Amino acid sequence: MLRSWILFLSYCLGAGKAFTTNSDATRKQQYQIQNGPCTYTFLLPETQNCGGPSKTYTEQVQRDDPVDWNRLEQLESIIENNTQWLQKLENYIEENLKQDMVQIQNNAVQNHTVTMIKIGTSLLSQTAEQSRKITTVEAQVINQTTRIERQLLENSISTSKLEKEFLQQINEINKLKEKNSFLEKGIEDMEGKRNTELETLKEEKEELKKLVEMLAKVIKEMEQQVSSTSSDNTAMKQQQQELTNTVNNLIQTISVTRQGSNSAMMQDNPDQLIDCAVVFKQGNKKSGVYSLTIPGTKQQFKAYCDMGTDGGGWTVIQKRFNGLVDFHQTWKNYTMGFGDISGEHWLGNEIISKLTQEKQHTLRIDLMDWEGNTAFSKYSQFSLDGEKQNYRISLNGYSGTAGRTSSMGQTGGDFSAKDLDNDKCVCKCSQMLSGGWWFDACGPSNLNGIYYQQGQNTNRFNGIKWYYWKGSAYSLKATTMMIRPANF
Ligand SMILES: [Ca+2]
Repeated sequence: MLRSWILFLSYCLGAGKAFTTNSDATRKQQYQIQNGPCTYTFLLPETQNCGGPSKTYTEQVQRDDPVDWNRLEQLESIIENNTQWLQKLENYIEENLKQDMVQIQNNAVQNHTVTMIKIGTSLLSQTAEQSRKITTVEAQVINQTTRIERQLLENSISTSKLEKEFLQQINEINKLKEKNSFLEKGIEDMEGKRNTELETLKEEKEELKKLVEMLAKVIKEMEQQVSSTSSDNTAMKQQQQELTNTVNNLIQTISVTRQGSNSAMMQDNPDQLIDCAVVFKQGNKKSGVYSLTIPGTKQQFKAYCDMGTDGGGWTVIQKRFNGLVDFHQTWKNYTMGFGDISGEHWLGNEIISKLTQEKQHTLRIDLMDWEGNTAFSKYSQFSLDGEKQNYRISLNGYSGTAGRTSSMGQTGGDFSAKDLDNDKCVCKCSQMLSGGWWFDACGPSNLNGIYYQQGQNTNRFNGIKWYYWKGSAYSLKATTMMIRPANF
């Protein structure tokens, strides 16, 4: 117990508390303790008869044998009392120490709290700074993300557009492919047809070659026949010439004898009968040969007037129906006319030119085949240029039954005869097809070709041809070409 007391005092001194001791002589001891604003004073009880050293007492005890029991009891009581005081003191100190410890702890806690608050504040400020930085970074990230999303969206839209255009292009390419395949098929079909046509044309060409060869043979034979009969013809020509002379003499004789009675009438109206229309209008409505006068001259000529066909008044410029007249004539003969006016004849390009140059004329062509069928072609406008223009023909206003298309070229063509080639062929159509005509190259018609009799009139390319009625190889039986003023 005493040891702990001493230890307690050492602790108080070590804690630096105010601690004072007053020793009142040798009997009483007083202790003061300063704690904060309070001062505690402790009075310890004095140790009676204990002024000497313990050695003396011990020696006295050992010496005073027997034991002084009263003294011992007193000592024990004193010790017990001191012990109680010490216990009180200890308790008091403990309580105060507890308070101090609590205060110290509180102070420490407060210090810790302040530090922690400082640290927390610092952390908060750091956290706020970090948060701000994070917010900034987040904003940047959001901006970048938005920009990237926008770009992605734009790219997506562009991609969609491109895909759409791509699909359209693919569709168009497919359509083009279909068209191409369709065209290729069409071309293949056309090529097939063309090959077939070429084959057919080759066959026809071969047939034509054969026909030409056959015609050449026939022509040669005919030439031989002509040469063999030329001597007979010479004799006939002489007789004809004699007859012509005789007839001319008779005409002169008659004209001399009738001059007194008729010349007056002819001279009074020398230009009156210029064509059959005038004759018709004068009341002559019977078809036949009439004497006419070339317009602007006193030169007379004879012509056959058709007063029955299509209203009459027609001046016939060509007539064929029996093959008695040869139409393979020279340029000059076609210019002046030849044949029999009352039979087969050609009136003459010069007269036709003068009549049609005088006024607008209509041309009518009547045709008959060997089966008795008839047809006609009519041109509301017809004229011939002069000899310098090779008697170029002008036609317009086609109508009629001899084909829906005109068999005479309405674009105009020069006249050719066997001795004067004005056609558009590298060949000479007049010599190849016979007769004089407005050949083109060589054209779909020739009414002055060779006259073939019935039974020989087919497969004839040089016969009397009117292509758009009977084809190119059919030779007609009868033809009449006649003109009339358009205002008739
Ligand atoms: Ca020619």
